[in-house]
Formats: sequence, C-alpha cells, structure tokens
Amino acid sequence: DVKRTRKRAGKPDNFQAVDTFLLEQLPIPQALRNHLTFSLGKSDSWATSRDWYQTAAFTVRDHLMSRWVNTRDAYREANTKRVYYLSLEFLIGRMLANAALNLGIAPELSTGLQEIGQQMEGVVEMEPDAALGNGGLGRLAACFVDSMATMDIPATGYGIRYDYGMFRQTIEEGQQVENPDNWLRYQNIWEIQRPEHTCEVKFYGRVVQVHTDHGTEHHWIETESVVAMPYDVPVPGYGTQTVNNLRLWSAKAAKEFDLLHFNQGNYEKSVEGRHGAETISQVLYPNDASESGKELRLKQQYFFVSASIQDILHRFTNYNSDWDTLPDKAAIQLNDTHPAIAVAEMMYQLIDHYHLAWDRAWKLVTQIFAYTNHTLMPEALESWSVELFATLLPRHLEIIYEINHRFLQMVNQHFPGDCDLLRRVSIIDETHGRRVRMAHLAVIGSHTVNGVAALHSELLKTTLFADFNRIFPGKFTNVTNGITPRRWLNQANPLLTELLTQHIGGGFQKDLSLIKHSEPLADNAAFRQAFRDVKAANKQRLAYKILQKTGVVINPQAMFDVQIKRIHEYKRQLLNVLHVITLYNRIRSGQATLHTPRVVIFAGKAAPGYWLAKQIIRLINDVAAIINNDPVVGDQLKVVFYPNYEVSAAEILFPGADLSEQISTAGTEASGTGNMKMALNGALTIGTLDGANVEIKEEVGDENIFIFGLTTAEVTKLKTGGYNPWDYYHGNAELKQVIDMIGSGFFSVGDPARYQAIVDTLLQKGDQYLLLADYADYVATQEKVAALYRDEEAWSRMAILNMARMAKFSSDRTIGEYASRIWKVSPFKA
Ligand code: B1N
Repeated sequence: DVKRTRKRAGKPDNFQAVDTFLLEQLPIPQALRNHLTFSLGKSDSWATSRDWYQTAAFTVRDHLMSRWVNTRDAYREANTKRVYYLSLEFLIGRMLANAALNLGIAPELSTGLQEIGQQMEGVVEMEPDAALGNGGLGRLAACFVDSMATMDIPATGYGIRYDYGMFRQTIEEGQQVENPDNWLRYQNIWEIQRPEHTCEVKFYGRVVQVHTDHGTEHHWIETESVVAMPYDVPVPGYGTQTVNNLRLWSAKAAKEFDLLHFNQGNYEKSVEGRHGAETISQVLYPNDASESGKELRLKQQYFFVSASIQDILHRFTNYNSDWDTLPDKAAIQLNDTHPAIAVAEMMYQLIDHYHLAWDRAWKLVTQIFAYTNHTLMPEALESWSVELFATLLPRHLEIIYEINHRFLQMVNQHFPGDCDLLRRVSIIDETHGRRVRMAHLAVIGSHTVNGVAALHSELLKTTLFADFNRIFPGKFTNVTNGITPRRWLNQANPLLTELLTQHIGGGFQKDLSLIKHSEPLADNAAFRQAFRDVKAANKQRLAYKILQKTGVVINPQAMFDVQIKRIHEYKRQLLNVLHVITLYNRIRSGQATLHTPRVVIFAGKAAPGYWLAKQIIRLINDVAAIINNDPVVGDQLKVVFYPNYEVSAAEILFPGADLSEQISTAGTEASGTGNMKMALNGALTIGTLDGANVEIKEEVGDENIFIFGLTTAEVTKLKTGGYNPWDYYHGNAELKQVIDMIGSGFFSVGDPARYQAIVDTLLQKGDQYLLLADYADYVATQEKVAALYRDEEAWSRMAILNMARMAKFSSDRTIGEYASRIWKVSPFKA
C-alpha cells in the first residue's frame, strides 16, 4: 500500500528492536532502582510510598511498551478489521497489579519489591482508581477491553478522559457526602498524550445549502470549535503479546486565550473561552440508570463521538481507498445510547465531508453499527429536546429528520395506515414537546441490537422494542454479560487462585471453562476445609478493612451477607433493611434461639440528585448505629455500611462474601454482574428471578441457589390486577412492626419524621417495586440460608459447586459471542 510505505520510509529495518529489548531484560530490582533515580529523581532514603508506586508502575510500563507498539504496527500492517467500543464510561480501577498479572511478571515484581524493602500490597494501594464510570455498565466496558486484548481481537476503546471521575463518598452523620475525585493530581503513568491525533469538534452555528454541479451541499458554518486531545492507555491481554489501546479524549480550548482581551489587560476574560471548552471533559455524570437531560451531557456525548468517528475514518482512509470496504474494516459497538449520536455523525462525515451519496452512506452505517441496551428503566431512556439539538447540532438534527423520514416511509409501506405505529416508532417523540429519542436512532442505525441477559433480551423484544421487533425481525438478540476472571478471580482472590491451581492446574485465567474441573472437589472433605480456610482469610482481610473504614468490630465467624451495588429503589436495598430489622426484633424478643450470627454489609453510591436513595443510605447507617450498639444483640447481628464503593473496594469485598444479595424486583435489573463476581468467589446467592440470576440458577442448579419472590410475569399480573401494599402490611405482624419502627423514629430518635418519605413510598405511594409483596418469601428464604450456614460442610459443598459452575460468566465467552455473531472479527496475533 502506497501510503503505508511512505509512512515507513526512511527507517532502518531494525529501528524498533534496538533499545526496548534491554529495558525488558533488566532484572526487576535493577529496573526499579533505575526508575527511582532516573524517572523520579529520588534516592531510597527519601522515597515516599507514592514514589515506590510510581517506580513500580514505570517498571511494569516498560514491559508493555514494545508489545503495545508492535500490536499497533501489526494491525496496521495487516490492515485488519477492527472493533471500536464506544462508551461514555470505562470503570477500570487500578492498573498496576492487573498489568503485572496480565504480562506474567506479577511474581517477579513482588519479589523485586521485597528485595528493595517494599511490600507489593502497600505499593499497589498508592494508585488512585481510574473511576471513569458509575457502575455495572462502566465496569462491563473495562472487563470487555481486558477480554478483547486477551483474545487477540483487534479492538480500540473510545471514551472520555474525565478530569474528575465518580465522586468519592464519605459518610458524615450517617449521610452520604460527595467529594471530588481528583484522580489526576499526581502523574498518570498509564496514559500517553498523542497531540498528533488531535481532532476539531464543532458545536452551535447554522446550516446553509450550497448548490453545486454535483447537487446540494450542506455547510455547517459559524460554529464554535473545541479541540479533542487523545490520551492513550495500554490494555494488556493475559498470556499474549497483544496490548490493545484505549483512547480517551480530553477537551482543550481551540484558542489558548483571547489576545484582544489579554492585551487590554482583562486577563480573566482572556481565558474565559478556554474554561468553557474545557469543562466538557471535566467530570463524569454520576447518574446510574437515569438520565440528566443536561446540555453539557449532550456536549460530552457529541464531543467524544465526533472525535472517535473522525479518528476511525482517518485510519480507514489512510490504508484504504474503496468506501464500500468500510464494513470489512470497522465494527462499532454503542455501549447503550450514550454514544448513539454516532449514527448521525457517521452520516455527517460521509456525506458532508467525504461527499458520499445518502443511500451509499446509510448502507455503510447500517453495516457498521450495533447497539447494546442496558436497561428497561423508563427514567434512563435518553431523549433530547429538539430545541437543544437544533441549537447545539443543527446539521445533525437535519440528518436525523431525514433518517426518520425515510424510516417512517418504509414502515408505512410495510404496515400501511397504521398511524399509531408511526407515532410510536418515530425518532421524534411528540407527546410532551418534541424530543429526539436516542434509542430509536440507535435501533434504526444498527444491524444488531442486544440485551445483556436472556430475560432482559426477551423483555426488550416484547416490551420496549416490540414494534421495532416487528419492523426488523431478526435484529434483536441476546449476549449475556460476563466478568474478567483475571481481575475478579486471580487478582482479587490470590488465595483461591493458588488453591485451585494446586488442584486443577493453571489455565483457568485464560479459559474459565477449565474451572469446571473443580466440581468433583465439592465432595472432597480436605478440599472443602482448604476452601473454608481461604474464605476465612478473605473474611479476615475484609473485617480488618471494615474496622479501618468504619470502626465497627465484626466477628469473622459470622455469615457475611453482602449487598454491594448502586443504591436504587429497584435494587431494593430497602427490602434487605426490612429483613435486618426483622432479625433484630426476633433477637430482642428472644424468638431467635437458633440464630445464625450475621454481618450484613452494604456498599454503594447514590446519585447526588436522588434524594430517596440518599435517605436509604442514611437509614442503613441509623439502623446500624442502633443494632451495633445494642448489648442484647452482641455478636449475633452487625450492620455495616462500607463507604466509597469502588473497584479497589470491590476487590476486597467480593472474596469476603458468604451470601450474595441479588434481590431486585423481577424484570428490572438488566443483568447484574456483581452476582457473577460473588458466585465465582464462592458465595451463595439469595435472589429473584431477574437479570442474569436466571442463568446463574440454570448453571448452578436449582438446589444450589436461594430463589425467592415474584417472577416477572407475576409482577406484571399483580400490578395490572391492582396491587395494594396495605394488604401485606396488615396481613403480616412482623412486617407491620418493622415499618412502624422506621416510621415512628425508632432509628431516628428525636427526629421521628426523618423516614416518613421512605414509609410513604412503601404504603401511600403504592410500593412500585413490590417490596411488601416479596417480604414474606424473602424472610422465609433467609431462614433457609441461615439453617444451611450452620451446616458448614453442606454450605462449602454448595459454594464450591457455585464457583465451579461459573465458566459461562467469563467476559471472554461474552466477547467471543460479540466477535463471531455481531462484529464478524477474528483473533489476530501480532
Ligand atoms: O448495566 C449493567 C447491567 O449489569 C445492570 O443490570 C444495568 O443496570 C447497568 C445511564 C446506565 N444500565 N443502564 C445503566 C449507566 C449510566 C447512565 O448514565 C444508564 N447501567 C446499567 C451492564 O450491562
């Protein structure tokens, strides 16, 4: 290829092999010492813990660099088809230990640090989490890039380099307080700025039509520009030379400052414009499964989408000349509708910039894009007012109108005269003011739309996208979520990894199907004891962290009953609280003679604007304060709210769990992924038939999971038949007592009205998530859980079977399905 040859010309054949070779060959202790001196400019008598972390990070980075360079060169050389994963969130967490693990140098790094007097555990802790995501959706993207690299799939992640990630949560007087997450305060060793790949992104302005010999052209003029500066983050695969790229865009002012104002002495005004532009990538929106509707959020979406599409098309035109081959070179996955404007942006670039005809461009678009839906919750479905769109992206609004016009014409041909159908499927919602429905744009512009668990994907076809499923039969499919066994087994649980390796050998990190070989060990008493010893050590580690963070002393012998996820009414942390108070009442009244000691652990953040979720956090803390300090209760029951749930906290919490709480109202949780992490780490699940719980039950067997509550069909039936929570309240004395205690200030002494709103959602406001309907079955099922826990052999047997049967939930399996069924890409080894 001509252009490629030109790019490579003038460089000797051995250009890259020369200096990188030596760095990787250096013994790690020596590499550490070198970096302390030459990268940090320190001697070890003055080195701080952060210096040691940075020293270790530089050392590990040396082992990444040549593989990263080689992977990129090899993809270019072969001009291979690539996957582009567009996501507003990548919840990566810490990178040092993960990179060392994936590169296969973790043991050497650990001993190397020891040789110079440092402990791996302490060094690793100095790294701030990359918290560029809210919860499951963002963490899924991080697991996916790990799996794509591990499976040698040519892939790039595109996202935003937020200056501030997910807020840091502290608990003050029982209440959530949000603190800024200044994660870039110290040098970020895992990113490399690539100024040569900056793009310009335009906003505002207006569109004029220009008539030329070739037809009408649309010129978007009088725009305001922002510069998109890319920062590349290496993504090393496990047990492979592949290191893929995650490209995160940062917004920079197009003009550094306004010289006119500067020269007039108005310094503040001279940098004002810069501030406006640079706010775009300043902070992650902290809403999980609900939309903000803010202009800045749409700006963030368009900013990173436009830069990414420009980047993708530059790469394509550098190595290809025939536009019709674009779908053979690029597959773009939309992580929810957050990047759905990419459909219009691709049309804009192909038509206005590269001068393709509409039909040809549209055909390409619908061969390139695929869209993953992550939720059915109506409050999360994105729509933007037409006015906002017209102001911010006038040309894109025109394009969306044209897409819609042609789509509705097609629908009208297939379903003549069905005006109601046209109204329902239109991209423009006209019910309350005109709004652009991003999910409709994503569905119409994609060749495939998937849900994230079998139940969720079925519900998409029968509810949210039922009309589209008639119009586009075959477009909808399921790809069940998964988690990476590198971070969530090997890294988070080294003791379990070691035990498994002793018994079934290594290799399950890269091929989780091998873990099924541990199944027979469930019947091996010695193994069960060793498995319990591992769990006990992990609980000890967690108990110590809990003491550090909360000051609560817990008994590691007690059952660790864990619910860790975003705080949301549909996830029903409140149902868990009702159970906790029920146990408390039974202990106080002496009914709990055969009580199984429990520590009920909660963790999770509430969106700052979600008042009721914050009230739930406060209630948990108030309940904890009463129960934990009641001498009658003692060690039988403790309640813990673990602050600032983040990836690095999850790595301690999952391995320490005995019981996994997955108790959302059936039909509301699209998948869940914490459910998989907990079972893989040997916890038993108490859960509803919701999301991926359904498939976990299929894998582990009905007898190895505690399922309770209404099914999705029963929820629908109960709601349409007229659900009355008061019936349950009056029909169950224990339930009534619990709710009355919350409502009368038992847990908020001196402020009895504090939890009136919570009680009202359960009674006056109809209990939307059916907590009262599921309460009795939940409590009864918890009794079975408690009874089983008293039989430690039976419990461990079941926990081992859960772990051994989690193979399906590796994100490698998930990515394999996307690659073969949706992206049509094959592994490519550099
Ligand atoms: O995506 C996860 C699923 O496992 C969870 O069940 C699901 O709740 C989660 C708007 C979301 N759905 N929607 C979001 C996040 C941020 C935002 O601004 C919506 N997150 C999920 C992975 O599939």
